Amino acid sequence: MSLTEAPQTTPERQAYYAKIDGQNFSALWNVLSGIITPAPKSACQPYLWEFGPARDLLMEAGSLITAKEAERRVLILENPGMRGQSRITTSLYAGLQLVLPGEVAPAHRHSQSALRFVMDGGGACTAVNGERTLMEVGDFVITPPNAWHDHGNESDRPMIWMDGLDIPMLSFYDASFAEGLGEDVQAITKPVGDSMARYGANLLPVDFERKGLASPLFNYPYARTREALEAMRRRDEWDPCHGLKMHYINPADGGSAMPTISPFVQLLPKGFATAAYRSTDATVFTVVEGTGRTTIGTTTYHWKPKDIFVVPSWHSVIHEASEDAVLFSYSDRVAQQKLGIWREARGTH
Ligand code: 1HN
Repeated sequence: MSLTEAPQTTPERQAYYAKIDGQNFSALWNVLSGIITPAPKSACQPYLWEFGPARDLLMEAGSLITAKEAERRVLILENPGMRGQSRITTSLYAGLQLVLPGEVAPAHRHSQSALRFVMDGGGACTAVNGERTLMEVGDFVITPPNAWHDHGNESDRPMIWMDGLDIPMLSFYDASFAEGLGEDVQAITKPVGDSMARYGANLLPVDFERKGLASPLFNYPYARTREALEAMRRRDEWDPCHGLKMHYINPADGGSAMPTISPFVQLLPKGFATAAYRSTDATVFTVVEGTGRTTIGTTTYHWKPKDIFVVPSWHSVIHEASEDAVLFSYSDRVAQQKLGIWREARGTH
């Protein structure tokens, strides 16, 4: 048996295929090489979205529809190889959301996990499970599965962030649940900064009991992340494939901050070029600081702050930083690792 070729067809076989087709059967030997491939084959394509044009389109949407009428005023980043499917990779969704001054995105909840990565503006708020947090550029914010959440912008500037959700993953498992609260905003029961104090200071309440698998911290402010990266770079130990790459963790167990999505941040010093790397977790990147270029397979994409690009599964990736650069990224790595299917290869083209 060959995994790479389908058998020849004959008139007898054709007649047989037509017969079994009518009874909801199909012959494995005709499709085997397409479904069990020697290496990942994905419809997902590499692509880069520049922030400038995206921002213009979002602002235009701002004059067409309110956040409230839209529920969420979002432009979906659709992978060019999977148009119409609301996905940026096979398993993940990405969008750019605009909340204008004075607007509210009403309270709702769903079984999908969401992350926000703040791109532009500052001073808008999101409320999660009774606590509000201010969002500033570079902050990484979590909405855990089934958590009530609403957003508001009481600042005087438009606010834009990237949403990352596990929507395609939950669709795959037919596990989507959602409901609206019926109010614009949820009741606030905790002071600002409560989770950060409780869970973000290397302390846990003595009788802490986990509720769900997501991190009890829901804002990882960029100021703290950046400071940590800057302190760590003094050891001058750069991973050949990643520069200095960290993942955002859940302080309750040291694992990924989110149960289905792995969020990362990495520093690449000026002039650094990474060695080729590939992994089975297709990854969405956005540029927080600096300029540079990334070669995905055979195509090179030049980037600057706030641009977004996607690396499909098992595509070779090389980053080169023209200036000190910080990249935020997210993938389904944690989900693949839990299933025992995640794989990586270093230094191969
Ligand atoms: C959602 O709840 C948000 O809360 C953003 O900001 C994007 C896309 C699909 C489904 C729910 C949000 C979303 C979403």
